[in-house]
Amino acid sequence: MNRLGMTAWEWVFFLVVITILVALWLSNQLEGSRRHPIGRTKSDMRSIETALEAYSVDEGRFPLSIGNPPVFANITTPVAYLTSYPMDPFLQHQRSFCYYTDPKGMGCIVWVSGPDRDLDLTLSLVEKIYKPGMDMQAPELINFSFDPTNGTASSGDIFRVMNAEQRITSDTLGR
Ligand SMILES: [Ca+2]
Repeated sequence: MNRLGMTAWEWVFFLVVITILVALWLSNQLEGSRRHPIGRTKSDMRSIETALEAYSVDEGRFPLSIGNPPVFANITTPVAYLTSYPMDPFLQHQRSFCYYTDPKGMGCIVWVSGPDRDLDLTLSLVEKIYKPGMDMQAPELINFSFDPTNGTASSGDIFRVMNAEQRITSDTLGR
């Protein structure tokens, strides 16, 4: 017994409980910080979808995609459908959302790296597998999709596909 009236074993038990509580708290903090970019991605995806729909109504097609990784062309000027390029929230804003459209601009796909901070959908891959009208369940795409039911452990990318004629939109976050 010491001055606090606790035996050595009670102290050990007390320290183990405190250690477990601290570990749980740190784990929750880490999970929370990883989830925050997912909310940001959802919000930015909605803004991008609205901008792309407005562009397709005006121009009869989706804007061109340029670069590697591919990004939007002609979406901020001359008409500001977007005032600035949304940045990938998982990459500390070092790179814009990726965007690809078929040559005729009939459909498009928009994506970010996801919690693994690695682009699974590269330009060469998207050029090979993407076709206008395909949805998120397309076998060519599903293997590269972030799975929200797998928490932040899923390595896929978060993406959304759109189709100008059918107005089909869907994304990997279940909207
Ligand atoms: Ca990824």
